Amino acid sequence: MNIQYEDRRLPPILAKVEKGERLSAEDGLALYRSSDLLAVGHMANIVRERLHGNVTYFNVNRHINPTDVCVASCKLCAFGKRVRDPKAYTMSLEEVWQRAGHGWSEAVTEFHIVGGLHPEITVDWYCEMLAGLKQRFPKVHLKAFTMVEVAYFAKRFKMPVEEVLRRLKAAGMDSMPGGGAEIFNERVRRIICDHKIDGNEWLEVARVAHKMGLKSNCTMLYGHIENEEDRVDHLMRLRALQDETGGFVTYIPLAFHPDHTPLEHVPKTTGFADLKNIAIARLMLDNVPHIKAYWVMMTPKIAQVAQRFGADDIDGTVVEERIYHDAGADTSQGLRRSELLRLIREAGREPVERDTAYNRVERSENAFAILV
Ligand code: V47
Repeated sequence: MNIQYEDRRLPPILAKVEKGERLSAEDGLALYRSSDLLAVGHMANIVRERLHGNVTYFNVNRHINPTDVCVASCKLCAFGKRVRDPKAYTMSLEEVWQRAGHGWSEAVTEFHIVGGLHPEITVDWYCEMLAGLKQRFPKVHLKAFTMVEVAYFAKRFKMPVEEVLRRLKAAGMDSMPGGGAEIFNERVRRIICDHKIDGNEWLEVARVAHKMGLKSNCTMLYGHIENEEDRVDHLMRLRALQDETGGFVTYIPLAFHPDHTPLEHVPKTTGFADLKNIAIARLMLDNVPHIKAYWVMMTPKIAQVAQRFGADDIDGTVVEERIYHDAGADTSQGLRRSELLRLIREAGREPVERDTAYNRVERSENAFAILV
């Protein structure tokens, strides 16, 4: 292809991308160090269109955060509260089930369920919560509990990770979200989330889950105190595990939101950084099928542009997001289906509603008459 890139480090990377060759850690660093965002995005778009053509996926989901009580006091987090904090909340089982059915429930194909590390909730409670959701909403996929939560359950319930997962799966858990990975580098992790499992433990829980047939997502939290080497290291470690298990479905880069956290002094990420993280992920994670531009985190405007910079997914209607909004996100709590369709179509992409496993969900536009 006869294309002139401003940055002389990039044409050899383009040559690899065109041949479908795997990029190295050095290539990843060169991409992060380049300010030729259009060139990086152009390369990512080549890969994205090779994999997914013109399609952008979205889903209709609902987030449920049963508790914000958390024994960890991560500096990155504005959501978790101590158990005795009068502002902390823990839903009853009835509340979880009731809340799950609020709003646009008839269209929802997925519940995304995560919460704090609560020191008193029992394994039976979690299982009953899942079983009750499955009973009431048998068609809804339960994407529940991060690797961090599962590792904590294993410690607290004195069970091997495999046994925890077996019980949750038997109760109705269908797959796992990608949160809690943050940045694997230990130096950074000790500062931003000292009380969490380390990077190797996060990867080990994912390995066990994948080997038991559970699919999961994966994430990276960027825009705090990490550097370019830390980001490339994180992507390389995810890629290595994916070579082994093939269990990651979607990667979601998460921009750090500093408001109301002990890291409040850290400046917010820019649109430039958000797009670069999407594009570099698409280029480096050649074995992860989907890259999601999570609109709640990067705003609908940037998530829309990201559909031309490597992303093929924009997440969903969400409804009632807490973790980012507690940390100052000024995006709305949910997007209507019609708004998502407009964003995607304006980016020149074909919107495809998917379920959690990326099967197409067919609906007539009329089915949403009362929802849009
Ligand atoms: O684990 C916490 C991050 C994650 C902050 O799997 C923060 O489909 C920014 O994992 N600023 C939760 N980030 C969100 C998450 C997610 C979101 C959407 C889809 C999926 C999926 C997963 O948010 C946490 C942590 O990494 N986080 N606090 C903060 N102040």
